[in-house]
Amino acid sequence: MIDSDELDDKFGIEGEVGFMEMDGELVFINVSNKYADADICLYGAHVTSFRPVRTMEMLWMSSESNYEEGKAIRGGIPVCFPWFGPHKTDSSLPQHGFARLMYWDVLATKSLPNGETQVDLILKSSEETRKYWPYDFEAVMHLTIGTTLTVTLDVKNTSAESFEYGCALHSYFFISDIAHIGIEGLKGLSYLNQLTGETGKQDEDVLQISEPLTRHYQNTETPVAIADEGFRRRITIEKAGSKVTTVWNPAEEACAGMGDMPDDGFANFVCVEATASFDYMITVAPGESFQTSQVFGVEE
Ligand code: TA6
Repeated sequence: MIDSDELDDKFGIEGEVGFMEMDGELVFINVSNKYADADICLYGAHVTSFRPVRTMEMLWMSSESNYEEGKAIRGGIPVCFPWFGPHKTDSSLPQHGFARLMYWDVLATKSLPNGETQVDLILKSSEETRKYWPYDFEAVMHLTIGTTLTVTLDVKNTSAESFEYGCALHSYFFISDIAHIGIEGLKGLSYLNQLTGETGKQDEDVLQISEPLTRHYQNTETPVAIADEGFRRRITIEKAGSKVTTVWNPAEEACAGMGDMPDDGFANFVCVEATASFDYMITVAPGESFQTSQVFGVEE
């Protein structure tokens, strides 16, 4: 059992970084600085809230999310590693990998000279991870909380051989209504439509979503923005170290079938994810590291 008081003694920063147990189960880090507030759960290194000052919440969290060991948290920024989606050859292994189903350790917390806060969490290979994946690794989530939120998954290969992995920063954004947003930055990109298995190319300037949608836009690192008329804001999303941008919304029917989402939950979120998947997996040589990151900002 992780003790939040011990963590506070070791990593707490007066008035800026604190630790809290929820229902005596999962431990959260609360960050508060002059730019923003954020909550991060140690289970999965999962950011569940990011709220720049004087603005609304940027991330969507399901009001019916599980917060218990063995179950993924629904909403926020799940970290999928070392594969994205179902496992390629063994469907008994957890969807989206095991990293979101494990406790990460706190590596460091820092108050940066510019007033931002940095939190680093680490997951190292262990007997437990080797049950799912045979390699040795150190995965560090670097989180920088300022006017923007920067999330970086930094994977080091500590094995004697090269490995290949997939991953996703599976971000859920809080929106006024799925019918009132448009996603910019995807024009001209080819995508795999997961629901039909077909490929397509987006001709429209702006993606509008009116039905279930799971698209994996291929070979792209370009920035994307969610223009939200209802909330009168644009969420900007930049990324690096990921060649696939996944956009997901389950729409009404599939949403109603998900046990950890309210029936109308689909209306208030859209996932725009930085992923390494399909033909764009990541290969890392022994001793080397690779970083996948997203930077989120808001324009009002
Ligand atoms: O990223 C899109 C996706 O892979 C969808 O297919 C959808 O099922 C979603 O992720 C959620 O996955 P989860 O395992 O969290 O229910």
